[in-house]
Amino acid sequence: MTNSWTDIKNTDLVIVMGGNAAEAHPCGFKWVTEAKHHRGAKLIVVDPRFTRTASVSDYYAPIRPGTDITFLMGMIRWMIENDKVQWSYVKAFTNASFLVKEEFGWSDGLFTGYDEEKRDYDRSSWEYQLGEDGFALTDPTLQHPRCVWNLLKAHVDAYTPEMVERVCGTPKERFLKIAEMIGECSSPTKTMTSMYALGWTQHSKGSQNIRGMAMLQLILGNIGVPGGGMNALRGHSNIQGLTDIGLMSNLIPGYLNIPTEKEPDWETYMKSRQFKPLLPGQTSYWQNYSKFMVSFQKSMWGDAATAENDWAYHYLPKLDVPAYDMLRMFELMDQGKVNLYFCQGFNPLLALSNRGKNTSALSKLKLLVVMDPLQTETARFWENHGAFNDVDPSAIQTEVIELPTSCFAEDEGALVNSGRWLQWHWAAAEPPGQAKHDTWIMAQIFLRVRELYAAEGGAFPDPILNLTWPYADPSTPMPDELAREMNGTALADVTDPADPTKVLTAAGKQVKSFAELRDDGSTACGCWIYSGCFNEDGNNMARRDNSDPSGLGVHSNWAWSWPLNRRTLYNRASADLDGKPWDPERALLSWNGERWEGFDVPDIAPTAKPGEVMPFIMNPEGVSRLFSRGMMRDGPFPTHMEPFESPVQNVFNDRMRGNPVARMFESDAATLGTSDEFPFVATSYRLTEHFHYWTKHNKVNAAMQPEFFVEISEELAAEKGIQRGGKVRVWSKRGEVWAKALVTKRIKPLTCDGKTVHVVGIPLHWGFVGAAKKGWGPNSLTPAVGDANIETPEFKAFLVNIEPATGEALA
Ligand SMILES: Nc1nc2c(c(=O)[nH]1)N[C@H]1C(S)=C(S)[C@@H](COP(=O)(O)OP(=O)(O)OC[C@H]3O[C@@H](n4cnc5c(=O)[nH]c(N)nc54)[C@H](O)[C@@H]3O)O[C@H]1N2
Ligand SMILES: Nc1nc2c(c(=O)[nH]1)N[C@H]1C(S)=C(S)[C@@H](COP(=O)(O)OP(=O)(O)OC[C@H]3O[C@@H](n4cnc5c(=O)[nH]c(N)nc54)[C@H](O)[C@@H]3O)O[C@H]1N2
Ligand SMILES: [Mo]
Repeated sequence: MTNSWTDIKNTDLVIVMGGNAAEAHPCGFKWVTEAKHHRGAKLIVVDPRFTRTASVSDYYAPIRPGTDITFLMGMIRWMIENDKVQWSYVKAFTNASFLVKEEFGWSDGLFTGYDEEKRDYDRSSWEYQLGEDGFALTDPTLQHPRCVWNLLKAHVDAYTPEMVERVCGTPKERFLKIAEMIGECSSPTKTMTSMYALGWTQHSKGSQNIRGMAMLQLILGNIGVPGGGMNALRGHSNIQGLTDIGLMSNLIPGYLNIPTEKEPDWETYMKSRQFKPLLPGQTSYWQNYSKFMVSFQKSMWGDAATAENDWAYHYLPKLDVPAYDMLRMFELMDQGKVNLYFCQGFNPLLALSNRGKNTSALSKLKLLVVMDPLQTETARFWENHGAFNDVDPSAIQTEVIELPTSCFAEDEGALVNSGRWLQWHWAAAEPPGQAKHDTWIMAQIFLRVRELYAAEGGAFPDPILNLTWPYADPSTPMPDELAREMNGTALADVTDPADPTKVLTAAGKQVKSFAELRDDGSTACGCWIYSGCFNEDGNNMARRDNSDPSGLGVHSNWAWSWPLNRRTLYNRASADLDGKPWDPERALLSWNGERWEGFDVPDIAPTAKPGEVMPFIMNPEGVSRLFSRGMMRDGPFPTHMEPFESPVQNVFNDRMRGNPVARMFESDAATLGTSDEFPFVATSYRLTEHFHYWTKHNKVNAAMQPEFFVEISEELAAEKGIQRGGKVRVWSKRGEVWAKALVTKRIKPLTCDGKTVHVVGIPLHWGFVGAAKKGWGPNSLTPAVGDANIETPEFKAFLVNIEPATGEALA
C-alpha cells in the first residue's frame, strides 16, 4: 500500500476492482465501512461476479476476466475528454511534460523494439529526450507532440466507452456512471482509494493492470494524499514482509537486486544503480544504493567483506535468467534438473498452476523436504486418490522428509501488514510434539552444512564458512536478535558528514535509521528499509500507543512502518507546489515557510523547499510516471492483451493473445486450449470460510464449507442441463475436476464482441488432506503461464468446458 488500512477512512470513494475485500480482507474492510460512516464515502465494485463486497457497494459493474486494462485506459480517456484532470498535480508531480525519444512508438499493440524470436523488447527507445546537461527535456505547456501527455492521449484514444463494452462486456451506461463518480475525485478536495489484490495480479499482464490504475490515480491527483493511493491488499499475514526481506529469487532485502551474470564485478553492478537526477535538484534517493548494499554485505559477512575484495561481491550468486520463480523451478524440476526441493510453508501441489505437470515434476526429485506444521498434499503428492489423478506410487522414487514446524501462534516476531506496519507479536503457546520453530530448523541445517564445508572443503566454501552468525545460542537465533540485525549496527563510530568530529552513533550501537548507513564498511544492516525498527530506543515494532492527534488515522506511535515510520508514501504530494495541503480538512503536511510540519514523516528533506524538490524521491526525475521509462518489460503504457486462453478475438490485433513477453515455457505453450473446445471463461478465488489449504484441517471451517463447488449462471446451467446442486465435470486442456454445481444469479453471461461469454467461478480450497470432503480445486485446470514482470501465474482467466456428471471423483 502507498497508504495504510487506517487511512482508508479518509476517502470519498472506494473502488474495489481486482479484489474482493469484504471476503478476503474482512478485518481491513471495516475501514471502508468507517469511510462510509465518517465521510459518506461511496463504494464501487467491478468484478466478474456479484461478490459480497458488491452486495454492500453503491454501484457495481461486471467485467470479463482479463480485460481490466481496456476498462482503465477507457477511464483515462474519459477523464481527459471531460477535463476531469487535477491539472496542477499532473503538471507538477507527474512526467506529463517530459519529452520522449522520437524513435518511440507503437503499432498493433506492440511497442517499438519487439524481438519476436527472443519474445522480449529492446527498451532503449522507451526513454526521455535528454539535453546536453544530462537532464530530461520538458515542455511545461504540454503542447509538444512528443511530450508524455500527448503520447498518452494518443495511446488511450482507441479505448472509447463503446470499445470498453465490446471488450469487457461491461454495459456502456455502467461504465459511464462509474466514470462520472470517479471524475468527481479529480477535485483537489475529493479523493478515491484503489483497493486491489489478485483479480489484477494473477494475469499474464498483472503488473500492467496495476499501472493502469496508478496512472488514473495520478491524473486525479490521488497519490500521496489522505484517503487516496494504490492499496495492494496483501495476502498472507506477512507476505509484505516476504517481499521486503528479499524472499524473491531476484531480490536482496530492501528491494536491492541479486546481481545478474552481466554484472560480474562490483563496479559494473553499481554503475547501473546510483541514478543521477534527471531534473535539477531532485533527490533520486537510489543514489544511496551503495550504502545499503555495502551495509548488507557487512551484515552477511562481517570482517570477510572488505573494500579490497569489493565487499565480498563474489560471494553473491549471479543470475543467468531474470528470476527463479515457481513456474521456472517446476519447469526445471520437470526437466529432471533439480535433485532437492526444500518446501517451507507452501503447498504447491494445490497452490501452483497445472497440477498434472507439478506432480510429474515432484516425481523427478531425489529428495523433497517439507517444513510445515500440518500434513500437506505436497508432502503426499505420490498418493493415488482415484479418478483424474494419474499417479502411480510404485513408479515414484522421490524420498520425502517432513519436518514439523511451529505456526504463527507459537512464534514471536514481526508481521508486516499491507500498510507496511511491522507489528510485533508474542508466542501464545509452545509448539506441540516434535514441532520446532522454523528458525531452529534452519539453524540446525546451516550449522551442519558449515561443519561439512569446514571438514571437507568443497568448490566454494567461503560464503558458508564466513557467514556471520552472531547469536547468543547459535542453534537458536532469537527473534529480537534477528530484528536488531535487520535494523543495523554501527561497526565504527558513525559521524556527521558535515562535521566529522560529531559522532552520530557510537561503535557497537544500533543505527538510528538508514540515514546513518555508510558505504565505507563502518555500518552493517540486514534490510535498509527496516532500519529504525529496533534501534537504541528499543523495539519500535512493539509500540502500542494508539493515539492519533491528526484524526487522520496516522497512529505514528503504534508499531513502526517502513520507511522511517512514514505512514503514507509520497506524502509531500498531499500539498500543492507552495506546500499548502490540497484539502485543508485533511492536512497531513504543510510548509511553514522554513520547514515541513504536520503528522507524518515527510518523504523529502524537512527543509526542502516546496517548489524545488519533488515528492517521488525514488525516481531520478523526482516526479511520478504516466509513461514508465524502461522499468516494465511489457510496455511503457498498459495496452489491451487478451488472456492466453480467451473466448474472443483481440479486437485491436489478434496477435496480442497472452502477453508477448510473458513467462511461458515451450512445454506450457503446448498445453493451451482454444475456445472451440473450451468455450467458457474460468476464474478462481477464495472464500471467507477458508484460508487456502490449511483451514480444511479444522472441523468448524470444514463444516462451514465442506465440499468443492463451482459457480455458474442460471443461463449456463439451463444451456447445459446442469441441476442446482448437481454434479459437474469441468475440464481444460490440462486436466479435469468434478464438483457440485452452485447455480447463481451472482454470475451473469456477458456479451463481448457480439458473443455470449459465460464465466465459471472456481473456489480454491479443497484437496485430499484434512476434515473437508476430498476434491481437486482449480489448479488441475489452470495454465502454467505467468506475468511478464513478476511471473505470477494466470490463475484468473483461462478456458474450460463443463457438463453434468455422475459418480465420485476422488476415492
Ligand atoms: N478468507 C480468506 N481470506 C484470504 C485468503 C484466503 O484463502 N481466505 N487468502 C489471502 C491471500 S494469500 C490473498 S493473496 C488475498 C487475495 O485477495 P483477493 O484478490 O481479494 O481474493 P480472490 O478471491 O482471489 O479474488 C478477488 C476477486 O477477483 C475477481 N476477479 C477475477 N478475475 C478478475 C478480473 O480479471 N478482473 C477483475 N476486476 N476481477 C477479477 C474474482 O471474481 C474475485 O471476486 O486474500 C487473502 N485473504
Ligand atoms: N487457482 C488459483 N491458485 C492460487 C490462487 C488463486 O487465487 N487461484 N492464489 C495463490 C495465492 S495468492 C497464494 S498466497 C497461494 C497460497 O498457497 P500456499 O501458501 O501454499 O497456501 P497456505 O495453505 O496458506 O500455506 C501453505 C502452508 O504453510 C503452512 N504454514 C503456516 N504457518 C507456518 C509456519 O510458521 N512455518 C511453516 N514452515 N509453515 C507454515 C501451512 O500449514 C500450509 O500448509 O495460492 C495461490 N494459488
Ligand atoms: Mo496470496
